[in-house]
Amino acid sequence: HQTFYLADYQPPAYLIEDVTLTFRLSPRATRVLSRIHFVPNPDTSDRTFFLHGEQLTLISAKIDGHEITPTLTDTGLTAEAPDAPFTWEAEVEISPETNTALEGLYMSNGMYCTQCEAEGFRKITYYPDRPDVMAPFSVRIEGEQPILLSNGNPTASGKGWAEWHDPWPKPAYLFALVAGDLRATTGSFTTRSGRDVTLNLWVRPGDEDKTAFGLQALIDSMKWDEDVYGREYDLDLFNIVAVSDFNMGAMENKGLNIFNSSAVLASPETATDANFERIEGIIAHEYFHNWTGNRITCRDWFQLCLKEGLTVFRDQQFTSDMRSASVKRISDVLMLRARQFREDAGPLAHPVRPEQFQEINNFYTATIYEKGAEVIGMLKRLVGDRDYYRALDVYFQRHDGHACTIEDWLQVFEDTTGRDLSQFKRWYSQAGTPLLHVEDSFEDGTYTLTFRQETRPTPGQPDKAPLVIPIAVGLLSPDGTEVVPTTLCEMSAATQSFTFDGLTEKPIPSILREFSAPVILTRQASNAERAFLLAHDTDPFNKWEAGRALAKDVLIHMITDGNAPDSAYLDALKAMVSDESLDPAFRALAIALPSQDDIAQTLHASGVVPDPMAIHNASKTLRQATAEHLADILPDLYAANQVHEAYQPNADQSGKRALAGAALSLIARLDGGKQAQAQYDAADNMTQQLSALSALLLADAGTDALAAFEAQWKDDRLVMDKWFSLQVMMAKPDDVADVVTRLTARPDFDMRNPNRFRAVIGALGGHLAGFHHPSGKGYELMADWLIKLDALNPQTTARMSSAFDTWKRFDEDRQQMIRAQLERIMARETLSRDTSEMVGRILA
Ligand code: B3K
Ligand code: ZN
Repeated sequence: HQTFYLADYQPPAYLIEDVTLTFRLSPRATRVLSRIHFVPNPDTSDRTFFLHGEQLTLISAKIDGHEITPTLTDTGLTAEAPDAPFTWEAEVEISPETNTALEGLYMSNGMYCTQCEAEGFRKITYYPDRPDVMAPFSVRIEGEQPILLSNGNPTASGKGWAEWHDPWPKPAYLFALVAGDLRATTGSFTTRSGRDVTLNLWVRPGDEDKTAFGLQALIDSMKWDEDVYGREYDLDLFNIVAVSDFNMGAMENKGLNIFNSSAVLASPETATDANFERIEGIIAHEYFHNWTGNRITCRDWFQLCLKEGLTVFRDQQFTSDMRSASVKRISDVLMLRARQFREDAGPLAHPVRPEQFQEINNFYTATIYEKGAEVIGMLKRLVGDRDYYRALDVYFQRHDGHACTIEDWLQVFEDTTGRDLSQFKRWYSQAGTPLLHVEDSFEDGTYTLTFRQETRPTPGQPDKAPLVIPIAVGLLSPDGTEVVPTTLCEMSAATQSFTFDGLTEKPIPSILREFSAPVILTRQASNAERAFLLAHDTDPFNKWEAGRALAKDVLIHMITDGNAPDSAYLDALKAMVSDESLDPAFRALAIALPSQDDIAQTLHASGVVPDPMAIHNASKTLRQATAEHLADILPDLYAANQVHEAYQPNADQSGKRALAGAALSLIARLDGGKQAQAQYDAADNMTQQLSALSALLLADAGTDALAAFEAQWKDDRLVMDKWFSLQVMMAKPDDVADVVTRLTARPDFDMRNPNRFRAVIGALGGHLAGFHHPSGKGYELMADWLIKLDALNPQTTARMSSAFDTWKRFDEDRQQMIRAQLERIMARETLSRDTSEMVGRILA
């Protein structure tokens, strides 16, 4: 397979003035007619006329009205074209019904829909399918479906046809078309300059009761982007469509966002608090793309973080404003560590701006998204809020309507703040998570912190240079008062000291407050110091972090030294959990144990080969000990956090339910599931129904509830996904393979539906001790299913193959078994480019 390089970028030979497309829909023989006005690009003398095109049947092609015979290849066509403006007309045939890859135009339950990012438009018609070619689109759809949608504004319609016009020049990856039997929930929003915008959320008949929350989230996002970034919406219509079969969460097509139904549909009965929060965040994310992505897009796909990092950062800010900022920061860091640090530490490590790829879909990663957002957060911290928003205004003004690069982005910050960002820019090109080592000393009232940064080699990058690291520090005196409030230490050298004077005694440092940079702090504080910070730190993130470090340390010593659960930790946890002054959501986060994968990652980093079974057992023992140690406070904790008002998925109520749910799962270890069964029987919302079901499974008392749940929800695909995945997640390590085998044999295990596939096979990869079972059955099952799915849906297969990316952490036997499975996948003759690139990188 061909490798593409950032360094090879060439501007397009031709630009496009406008595009007109006509779709004659038919499941296996859709005709797509295109009429495109090309003009020579004045910025280049290259006049090669190449159009991307894959899996298309060309019916006819014309230049300026004359039939031509282009040269066709697997990836597109070339033809002789004038060195002057000309009109291209083509007709192609495609087969949406047999398109199981869910990229290009495909069908989901009888409904037509599209997914073009990154390079799916070339499966619709011949076109320069690259983001730096932007054009206004006019679209005519002919089909018998009652609802026919495309980007922009509707211009005309009749029985069996509809026409749309999108005035905003856009790259082809933002094109969308939907045709089906759909029902809208409608709302409206008036922009601050007075534009009345109609908002529609389109769903299949029967799902209308799950749209209210998504619509409100859209309205909140529109308002927030005006208030915080001064960004207004720019069309009279905003459509969102829910689709059951979708490879990811959602897609920001101009004026016509398409969503995985799991990322938009929600009612209290069918969605959990976590689902609601995720939906709110994704709606915001896709909406925010209208400015960061659509109005200003990427020059090429190597610049993906330009839109994704910034848009993730913006949706994180939005959620912080809508809910609790500290809880949001903790959850984001948990995610970053679980996914991005893992990626950065293994064979799939790549820079925030990668320099090469075979299949760009493989680079929609935690590094581009989440680390990309962290880089923006650091920039904001370094320049300060005022300059950050000033720079953003300049960015929107200077680059509106353009396809840009990271250089353009940083230039804006250099111009507005006068800062030299050349060293900061390394965050975009250097892969790997920096380790931050700290030493401290105290003399004559002066406290000195000395930091040393170190980034280990990653694939293709043996040598690393020092980065600019903003380190937020606060100092506490031993009596618990804060003597130095949060101060930013700007580190840029490999080793650097910062001093604080005028102190009367040696302070206790609170380092990397708010997790001010995506680094690993290696400092091994004593458990006494951690307990002190857990009790006294004024920074909520570091307060939580101290408890987390304590829990990790306890678990690790249980695993490596056979220690018993540490009672000092249990006492500290008990004090924290009963502290009514703390937000319930915060306490729920603090009660949770570090994930088993996190423990494996930490053990590996300290040179210990992790034993998944030992990690599983230690976690279980510690949970049991926690339940026993907290036994006397659990009933009150559970009772005090019941919500008596009508269900609302807001931060306040969901925090209480999270804490009560955490208490319930501990109670279930003591009462055999009695309380959980009572909650299950009384539950009138999915959050409580599911937390009860999971507590019952924990207590080995879930058989009846599982059957009841299935009987109640068998016709609701999204709810049944939860039922599928929970059984895998909660299975005992020895049973995981059997549970997966049983579930995948059911007629309702439809592997073509990515949500269902992820519910079962994704949960297998997420079950540390089950996936890494010494029998090797977990590996074999995963490989079997990846091979099966690759023939249908390469994108989802490639994404799920990352379950294997930690294989070098484990012992020889496991490594051999995994290698055998990876090689078995690689040996498939028809393996997709997507999966072959991923498995190849994992094996390398
Ligand atoms: N931009 C899309 C992701 C497209 C993924 C293509 N494989 C959704 C988002 O980030 O908002
Ligand atoms: Zn995005």
